[in-house]
Amino acid sequence: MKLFTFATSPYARKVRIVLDFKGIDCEYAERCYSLDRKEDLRAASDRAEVPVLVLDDGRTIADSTIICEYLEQVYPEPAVYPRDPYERARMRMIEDLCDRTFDAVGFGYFLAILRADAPEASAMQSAAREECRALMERLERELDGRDFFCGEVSLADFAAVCHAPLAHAMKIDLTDLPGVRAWMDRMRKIPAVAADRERASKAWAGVHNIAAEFEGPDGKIHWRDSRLEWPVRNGFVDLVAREFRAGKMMFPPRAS
Ligand SMILES: N[C@@H](CCC(=O)N[C@@H](CS)C(=O)NCC(=O)O)C(=O)O
Repeated sequence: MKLFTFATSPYARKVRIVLDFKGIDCEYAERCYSLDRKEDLRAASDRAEVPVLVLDDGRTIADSTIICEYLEQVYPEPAVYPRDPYERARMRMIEDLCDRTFDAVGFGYFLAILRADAPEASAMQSAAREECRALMERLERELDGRDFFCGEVSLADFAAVCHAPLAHAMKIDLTDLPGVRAWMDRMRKIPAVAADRERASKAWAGVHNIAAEFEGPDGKIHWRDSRLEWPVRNGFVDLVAREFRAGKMMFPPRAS
């Protein structure tokens, strides 16, 4: 199997952690369509997003949640889905919160840093910090004194561990969230998570400015669904409109 992945993508990282955790052999190809325009990724996935899993017979599976579901069915042990049906549903809701909301908050924050001269920049950074803090409080409540979100370690933990460090990047004080802090320490001791952290920190260390990580060769940034919802909901619609009019937005390709 081969995984199209990208070291700083939380979606690709989540899948890679699951592959490592389950001890599945896989070849890795670093891709980011908006940055490198490599057509093999575009051919493997309608949306040209990472991650995409390519099976040995050439069939492909796109989307981190769908890939993880496939991996869990084909390689059930060690499990990353809870056995209890309600906990399994909770796991999906926490994963969704991370994939949709956490991701959009981080995207909004880094965009505000990249567009530091925009009149909305400072308010956008504050809105993102405020929502990130609320999300960390939500994680504390979801943990509710447990070691992991759904009993045993699960996909909910792997999704969250790819996003929670955003709070550190934003210098958010977590002193009053002891459950989350202990959970982060616990997660770092899992070898698949430790290996992911090392890869991600190495990749971020190589990023010399935010623009290099965000903008493609034509200055366009990849946008989609929740990344669009967040600035509009927070009243930064003018910034979005300026990005659009300046031709700086890139969306996943039209379905074909
Ligand atoms: N729903 C998808 C989202 C994947 C996604 O948005 N991936 C981003 C990287 S974080 C991507 O490939 N963007 C296209 C690009 O930047 O070219 C999933 O869960 O896999």
